[in-house]
Amino acid sequence: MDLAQLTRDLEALAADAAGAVAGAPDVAALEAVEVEVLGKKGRLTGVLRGIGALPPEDRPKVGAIANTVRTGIEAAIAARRLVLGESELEARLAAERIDVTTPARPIRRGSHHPSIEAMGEIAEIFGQFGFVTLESPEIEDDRTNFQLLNIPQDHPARDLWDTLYVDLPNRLLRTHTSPGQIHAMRTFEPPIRVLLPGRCYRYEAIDASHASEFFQVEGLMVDEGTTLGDLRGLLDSFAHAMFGAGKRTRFRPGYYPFTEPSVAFDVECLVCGGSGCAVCGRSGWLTILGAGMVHPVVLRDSGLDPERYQGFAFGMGPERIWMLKHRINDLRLFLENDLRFLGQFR
Ligand code: 2NM
Repeated sequence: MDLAQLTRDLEALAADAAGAVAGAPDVAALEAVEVEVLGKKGRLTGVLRGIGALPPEDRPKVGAIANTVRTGIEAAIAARRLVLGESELEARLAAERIDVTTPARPIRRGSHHPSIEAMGEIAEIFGQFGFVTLESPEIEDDRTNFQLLNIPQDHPARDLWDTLYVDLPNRLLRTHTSPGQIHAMRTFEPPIRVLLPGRCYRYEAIDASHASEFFQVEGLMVDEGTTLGDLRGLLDSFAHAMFGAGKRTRFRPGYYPFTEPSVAFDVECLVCGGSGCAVCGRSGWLTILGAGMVHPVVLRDSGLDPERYQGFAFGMGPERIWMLKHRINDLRLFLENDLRFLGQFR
């Protein structure tokens, strides 16, 4: 081993390293080259092991050349690392690019329950006649749900409402929203025009037209000189707005303990137009609600002078209204939460 040989070895190493650095395709390959050439067990170390065999005066010369070679390779690696690092960053940024303007997946929109939709439409129609919508509690006492409505404790009419009781003294689930009208009469001075939609509860055998939990919409108007004719006119306007202008209507005698007289309000059959079919039971008429003039005893018990004030009230099942309007044949559809049904009404 002599100086000339070692110098050639270093020059060859420098040339090889320059090629390997320039040819490294990525940062990982470049780091492999770095270890292979400059590492503790790398080629440069290997060449320098030959220094010990040289005469002492030649050793600094080889040392100087080796330092120059090392510095040159280090600089080449650093420069190459910069280039590779930049293009790798660019590649990663391109690969991970997120287009924040891409439209999101469509959101599935919900819809109001058809009972709610029906009540909303009923409230909107009566709202046009000045009726204000109120809510009142679902848990009532016997007095407000029955006695103040002229239904005393032992009245046979109690059989009409099979009541569900709450595990509290003298508390029950209201069987109709009428106690709401009692609250209205005891709270406000006439003129009163209120609409009370809400949930009611009865102990019922469930079938195609009965549920133990259902909605009612009741209305009440109290003023001086209110007549049955006013009631008829209002209900006609309601029927025409809900079922179509020009539909024929009629009053039939009915019975409720809290109204006198009491009536059933019919509209001509929406399916056959009055000629008689299976839907209207061959009668040509469909009963859409019950109503009547508020019984003087009910007015008096709510603190209103029946000599001065008269009132009418009406009550309907929003599901029945919706069933007639949209030809729905089973009340249970309103309780089953089948989305294919629920989604059909907005
Ligand atoms: C109906 C039918 C007829 C009614 C009467 C009253 C009150 F409180 F004013 F006396 N509330 N609701 C009434 C009258 C309800 O539902 C079919």
